[in-house]
Parts: sequence; structure tokens; C-alpha cells
Amino acid sequence: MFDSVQAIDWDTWKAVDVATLLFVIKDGRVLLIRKKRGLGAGKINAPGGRLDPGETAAQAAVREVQEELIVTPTGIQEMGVHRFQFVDGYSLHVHVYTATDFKGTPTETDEAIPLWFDVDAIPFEEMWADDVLWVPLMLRDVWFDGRWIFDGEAIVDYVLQEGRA
Ligand code: 8DG
Repeated sequence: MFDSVQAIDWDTWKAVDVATLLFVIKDGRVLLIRKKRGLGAGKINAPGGRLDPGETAAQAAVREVQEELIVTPTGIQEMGVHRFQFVDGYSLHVHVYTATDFKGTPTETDEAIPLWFDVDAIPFEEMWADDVLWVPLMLRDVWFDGRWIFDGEAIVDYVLQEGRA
């Protein structure tokens, strides 16, 4: 049923959940996490998670970083969006943000271990398979719009558009 991006009517497609990712990028380094639980546990990712009822994506992006790393990101900007359709029927609409700074000290929590990487040494082999395709766009300030079909952790098909439609 979900075997190609083309086969989906994206105009009527509605995700089961809406979620966020937020990359703090400062002094040539990016703040990532080793995710301890939830979807993608064990992977390295940016902090983020699903929206709470009544929240905007930007509010959720900040709250998730506060909860996962005990820091408050500042200077946030939306950089792109992804629509993930999993073949088992689950789907997720993700808003991706960057932040230029933060308040506080990144601290390990139940959910995440903070990790800093140079922007030219991001550990894509330990991240979701799609990240290597779009994180470089984000680092170049190029807006992206990704449509992805996943079977578990494997990409089945995708279209990644650069720039706003
Ligand atoms: P929970 O408390 O509801 O259990 O968890 P949560 O923190 O609200 O949600 P989550 O399970 O962490 O949400 C999934 C996170 O994983 C969300 O931040 C988006 C992110 N994520 C995917 N797929 C991909 C992907 O392909 N690449 C990247 N970088 N992140 C992804 O779900």
C-alpha cells in the first residue's frame, strides 16, 4: 500500500503525529543527543518529540530541548519539514528547527545524553538513514521538504525537494 511516494495523495495525507527536531548550532559545533527511549532509541539525533495538545511546533521544539537536555534554545528558526509514512501505517509530520544559542548547561536526562559534534563530523552512520541527505541542506540554509516511505528503519522511497514550493 505504501510502497512509493508517488502512490500517496499528499494533499489529503494527514500524519498520525506531529513532531519536532531542533539542532543547536554554535561555534561550528552541533548539539545532538544519544536517544535513550521512544522512536529511534539508541540512535544519535537532534532533540525533539511529539507535540502536546494545544502546542505550536515552535513551542514543542523548545520544550523538548528543555525536557531532554535541560537547556533553553534561543534564536530558533524553522528550516524545513518532513513527512514520514511508515509501511505499517504510522506516520509523522516533522518540523525541523535550528537555534543559534541556548541558556543553561546540556545535561543528561532519562531521555537523552548530550553530545557535541563539529558540523563537518556529524555521525550520520549512527543516525536515521535520511539525515545524511538533508542535514547538509540545513547547514547550508537551504529550505527542504522531504516525503519519505520507511519500512522500520529502512528508506523504501523518497522525494526531497530543495527550496519552498
Ligand atoms: P514520547 O515521549 O511521546 O514517547 O516520545 P517523544 O519524545 O514525544 O517522541 P519521539 O518518539 O521521540 O518522536 C520521534 C522523534 O524522532 C521526533 O523528534 C522525530 C524523530 N524522527 C523520526 N524519524 C526521523 C528521521 O528519519 N530522522 C530524524 N533526524 N529524526 C526522526 O521519527
